Amino acid sequence: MEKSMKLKGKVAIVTGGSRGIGRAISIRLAEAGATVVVNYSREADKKFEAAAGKVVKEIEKKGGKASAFEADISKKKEVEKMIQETVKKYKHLDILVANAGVCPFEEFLKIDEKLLDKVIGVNLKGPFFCAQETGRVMIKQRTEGRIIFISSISSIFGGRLQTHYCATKGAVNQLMKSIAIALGKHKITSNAVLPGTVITDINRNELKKNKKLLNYFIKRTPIGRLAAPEDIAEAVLYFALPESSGVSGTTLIVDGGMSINLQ
Ligand code: RM4
Repeated sequence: MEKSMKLKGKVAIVTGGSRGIGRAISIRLAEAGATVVVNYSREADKKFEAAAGKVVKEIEKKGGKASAFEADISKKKEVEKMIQETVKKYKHLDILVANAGVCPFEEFLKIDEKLLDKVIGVNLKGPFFCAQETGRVMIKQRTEGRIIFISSISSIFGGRLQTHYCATKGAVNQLMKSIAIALGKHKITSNAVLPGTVITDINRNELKKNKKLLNYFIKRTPIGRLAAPEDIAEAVLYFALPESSGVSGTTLIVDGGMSINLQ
């Protein structure tokens, strides 16, 4: 752990912390000294569990502290259990990164109620439950807490196959702002990072199928490459720092300039 230890003594939960952007965030916060609870959801093939275990090992190898915790964040009871057990084990909770999300690409007219409920459950109810229970703990313990949402450029821009996803991400921005107002007096900040197109398991197949779209995304990104999970993790670290106490209710787009490159 040779990087600066500005989060030493802090405890963080990263939802969906086992893969993609969440994995990079878990590792970066641990490098900065935080103890990280790597949340993952159970899947029939156990893929997530194995991935969470790997992240924990990677952090430990670097001299950091982490543990994996299984919870389906769309279920209030499971969220409460995760947060309560985290506090029981590590005594406090200082940082929540509501990262877990799903984007099952689908035509608007084909999205049924079940799929819509799933996307709303993970992408909106999940962050809501996590932030609510975290807020309760932080207020009780008088923690100058940090709540950080991983939203998306899809909270601003639409997507033909992402009508469900974009709607939840727009809602997450408003959730973030309202929580900043609701919890500000307790010295808890609430902010959101908005990643652009970052290649992870959430979109890999879709972009493989549509190479033209992928090349278009890269071509319109001024820095000449797509943003990477590590770029998102760096922005999350900024919001998580004790020094960022004056920043609340705001969004930070991390997309290499992709979304502003119109002319
Ligand atoms: C992003 C953006 C990307 C998409 C992911 C799932 O915010 O829309 O293009 O791949 O969401």
